[in-house]
Amino acid sequence: MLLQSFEANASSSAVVEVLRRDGGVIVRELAPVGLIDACAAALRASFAAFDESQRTDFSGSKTRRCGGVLRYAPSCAELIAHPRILEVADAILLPSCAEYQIGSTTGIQILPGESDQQLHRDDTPYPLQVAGLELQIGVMWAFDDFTTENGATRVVLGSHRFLRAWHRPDLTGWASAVMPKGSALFYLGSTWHSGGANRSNSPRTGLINTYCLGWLRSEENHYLEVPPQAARPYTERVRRLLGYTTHGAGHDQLGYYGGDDPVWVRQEEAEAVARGQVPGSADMRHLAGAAPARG
Ligand SMILES: O=C(O)CCC(=O)C(=O)O
Repeated sequence: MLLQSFEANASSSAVVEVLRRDGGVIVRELAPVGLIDACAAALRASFAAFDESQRTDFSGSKTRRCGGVLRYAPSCAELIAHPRILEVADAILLPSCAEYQIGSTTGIQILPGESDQQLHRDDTPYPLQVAGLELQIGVMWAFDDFTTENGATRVVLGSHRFLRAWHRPDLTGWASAVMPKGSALFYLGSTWHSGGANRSNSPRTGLINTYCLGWLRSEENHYLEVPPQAARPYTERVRRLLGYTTHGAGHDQLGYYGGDDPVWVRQEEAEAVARGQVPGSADMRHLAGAAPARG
């Protein structure tokens, strides 16, 4: 079985339809190579500094990982908040929440000699399974050409329809996410997938960003990984994706700070704009004028 792929200009609704049907789909060359190279360069030091003691059976014996990328790799925000990625996330997640958030951001570099990672689904931290309710989606950005030789992500097509409790998954029929550098593989949180064996002579590098319903706990703790000082330079959209916002309104509000939307997003920046310290940013001006959201 083959993963269906689309050209970058395909409509998001076509991509979403295949994602819902197959559990995974590729959009080819969605980001320019220049941006991908900048992101790869920004992660290089973290991969090099990978702490070997963090290796687990799950992560593999020849795979390097780095998380919390928005703390040290601002260029990755362009991938994380890429409008086409968010259009797909909107379609899958917004029917079940008011606003979704980043679950995790993980650079993954599979080195030559690595074997197949165990197939898994990403939504298993949540002890909840309701047919048709997707808790999260994942997006793997290819920083290199992904090939069957160098460890392209393996996806078990249709496996999002296996309900954990009573369907025994058939994991034998996976497809490789073969895709050129700059492409994005979308997969549902309920889709079985894994990294592939790297039988080539070069590393295979990618960045997986997950997005989960706004009322769930995010997998990564963004308030520690990207604390307010580090989050401040990002756009409001990215900060909201990091969880610096509320979910819901009134009695159903989650994540409030002092009873409101987290104030540092608004007050501190409004003050900075008033002092003329953050000139020319439409985003900042909008914040300066905005009243805190209240339910
Ligand atoms: O590296 C890959 O292609 C997938 C890795 C993965 O799914 C994971 O580590 O959760």
